[in-house]
Amino acid sequence: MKRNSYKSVPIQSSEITPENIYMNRRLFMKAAGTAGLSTLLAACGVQPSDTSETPSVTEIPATGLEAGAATDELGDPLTSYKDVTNYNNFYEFTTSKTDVASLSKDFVSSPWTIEIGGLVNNPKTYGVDDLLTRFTQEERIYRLRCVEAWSMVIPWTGFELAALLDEVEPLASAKYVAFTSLLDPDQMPGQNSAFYPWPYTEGLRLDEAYHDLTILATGLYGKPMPAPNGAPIRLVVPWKYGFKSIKSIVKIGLTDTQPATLWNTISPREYGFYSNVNPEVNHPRWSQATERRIGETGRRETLMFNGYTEEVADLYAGMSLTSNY
Ligand SMILES: Nc1nc2c(c(=O)[nH]1)N[C@H]1C(S)=C(S)[C@@H](COP(=O)(O)O)O[C@H]1N2
Ligand SMILES: [Mo]
Repeated sequence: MKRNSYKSVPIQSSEITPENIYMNRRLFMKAAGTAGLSTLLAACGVQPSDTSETPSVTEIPATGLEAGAATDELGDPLTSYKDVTNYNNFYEFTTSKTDVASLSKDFVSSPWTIEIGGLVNNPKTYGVDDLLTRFTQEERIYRLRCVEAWSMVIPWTGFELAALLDEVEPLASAKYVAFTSLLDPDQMPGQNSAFYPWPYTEGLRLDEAYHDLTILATGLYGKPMPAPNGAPIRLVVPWKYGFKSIKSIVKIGLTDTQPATLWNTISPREYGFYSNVNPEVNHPRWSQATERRIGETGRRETLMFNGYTEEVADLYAGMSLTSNY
């Protein structure tokens, strides 16, 4: 079988973008799903057993969506790779969204380890390469809604945080999960600003951390995580404002009290611990009712829990979302 037989429209090499590659991979996975993966591999002269050893981001199964669709489950198109990787909040580098990409281009994110400890039975330090093989990497297309009222749709790859928590076995006394980003002012010039209490920290309630929408993302658009997006591994919690989705994580700790977080420490009135996306609770300085989708003109209505109400509302049953903002 010719590998490119599913490609109906020839593309000039100059026009090949990360989106083309990503779309073609999705179409390939769709074809594989229809024919049965083993049939397809056999037709290519490759035995299925030959292919199972090395998981890589180019072989991940497309999940949750019609393969090749390249929209989220609401039908919203993906934000372009260029926008996803060139319009970033990553204050360790700079507060200028359009300068993160250039300032992070030499960022060294390999080798990299994550230490997991605190109130657990099995504290452990993992190399990121180990996490990539230990846990099946799957694709998740999520909306990301920044507290500043802009948003994107991003095709992440990663694995559920729950799988990692299960391995370290939280103690019954563990109630929260605390996350810490890399502290390295030599590589991250923004950390020379004394205004921010570095390193960047975030936290979740244990049940939020165990929710199956909560992932540790190791890539996007089928590629390893780009530096501006939090190489090599970052949290993604799609129903919360973007700042909860902490980048370039080096440490995860289970605690019995609500952990301090960078934004909540700076301005507790503006950035609550929960920070669930909520169009009815405005930021003290701006409305949260609408948002600008990057790459689109005009504004969209902001959806409760960023459109994930069905999945997450139970987490907050009986809780005031106004006082617990
Ligand atoms: N360590 C760290 N994580 C961070 C940030 C940051 O400045 N430092 N910015 C947050 C904010 S405000 C947003 S909106 C998202 C942006 O993620 P993206 O650049 O991948 O779209 O990352 C979040 N995670
Ligand atoms: Mo944000």
